[in-house]
Amino acid sequence: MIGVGLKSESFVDLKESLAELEELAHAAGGEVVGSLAQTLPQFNPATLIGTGKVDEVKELVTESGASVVIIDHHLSGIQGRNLEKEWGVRVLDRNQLILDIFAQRAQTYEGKLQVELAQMLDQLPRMVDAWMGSLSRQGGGIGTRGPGETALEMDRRRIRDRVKQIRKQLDNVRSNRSQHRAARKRNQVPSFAIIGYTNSGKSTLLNTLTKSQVLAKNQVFATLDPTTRKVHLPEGPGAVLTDTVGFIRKLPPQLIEAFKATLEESAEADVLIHVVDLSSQQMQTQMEIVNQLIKEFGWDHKPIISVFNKVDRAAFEKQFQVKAFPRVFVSAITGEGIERLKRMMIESVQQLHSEVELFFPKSEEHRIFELGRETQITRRESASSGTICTAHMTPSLLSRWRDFLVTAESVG
Ligand SMILES: Nc1nc2c(ncn2[C@@H]2O[C@H](COP(=O)(O)OP(=O)(O)OP(=O)(O)O)[C@@H](O)[C@H]2O)c(=O)[nH]1
Ligand SMILES: [Mg+2]
Repeated sequence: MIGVGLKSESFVDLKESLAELEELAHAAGGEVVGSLAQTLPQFNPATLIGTGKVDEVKELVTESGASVVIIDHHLSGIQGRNLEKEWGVRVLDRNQLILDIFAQRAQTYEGKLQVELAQMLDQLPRMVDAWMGSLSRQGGGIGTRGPGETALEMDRRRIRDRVKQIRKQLDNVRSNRSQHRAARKRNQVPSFAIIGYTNSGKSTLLNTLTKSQVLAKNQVFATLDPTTRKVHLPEGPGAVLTDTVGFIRKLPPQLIEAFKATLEESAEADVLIHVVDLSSQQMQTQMEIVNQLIKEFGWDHKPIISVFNKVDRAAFEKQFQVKAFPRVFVSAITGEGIERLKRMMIESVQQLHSEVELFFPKSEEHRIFELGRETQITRRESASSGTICTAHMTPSLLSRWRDFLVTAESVG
């Protein structure tokens, strides 16, 4: 395993990231026989790391009998190929390793399609890059184009066609799922999505809250496909809870793109439950990374309950380092704090609903029927120009019906 970064960047981050890369390698079924780190003033365009390091690694590979070298940084197609030539073993970068884990784990049809899409999207630029590299080594000019470029074009087209095909297949699966979600919305079932860093205990929490038995284990990316279960909240409404894939630093952008549908499951939830591993040495960094992604996905306007999990194995003082609100300390294993979490979930649902007025002009009155299917209309009053309705609404409903909301301006 090779950690690499610029001299200008934090060395602590580099080491943490490298330690995580080792966990990823385990999760992929590998055994780590050696790891080293290098910081550089700038990256080497041909091999990413410095030439001295390349030799050093070559020795290490021979000594240890390693069969793969994994670099904790993005590699271009040329860099990957040059390093493989130097070391005589397979060379992967962090993205490829994560994609490999996902490929091993994907269970459902949709999951498998998403992973394949991510791999294709990752492969395309690498291929082009490696081809260009080999062309330029031939010296360029007359005679170097032709067959090489045609073969590249063919490969690219094959991949692009497959990408198009996968996207279409995914669209079909997705429209199915969004129908399920629409049905839940109509029935006004509030939904919670469990999100958080990988291995923080999301699936264990789902199991505890819903008395289920989904796979939970001490491994990064144990969960890939989203699971939704009913959750019983005492004296509260019936609700559903979704467990989904975990986050990690430097999440490959192709994965985000490919897992859009899975992420949508969380995007449509009324409330997010952010699970944090209180016992982790990297708690702060992990929280920041998840918060960053929450912003990137545009979920930061949603109510979020921060759940600090694994209190049973965290030092008590650790609780004072926590700044997030609202928050609760729990152990998904011992059950400590779970009742408090359930109460917070009930409160968050109660706060979701607000009673609002909507005005439908005569030409749009037919839509009142649609509204009635999505939520309860508590009052209805006809006027000469249209109809005024009062209804209970969640924030997601509000944003969908905002055109009809009676706001201060429209009244004035
Ligand atoms: N001690 C302790 N261990 C826990 C607790 N909750 C979860 N774990 C352990 O943490 C590990 C990860 O749990 P998971 O529930 O699989 O974590 P996850 O967030 O779903 O992980 P991914 O799906 O891989 O992203 C497992 O070994 C759990 O047994 C807890 O409250 N206390
Ligand atoms: Mg899980």
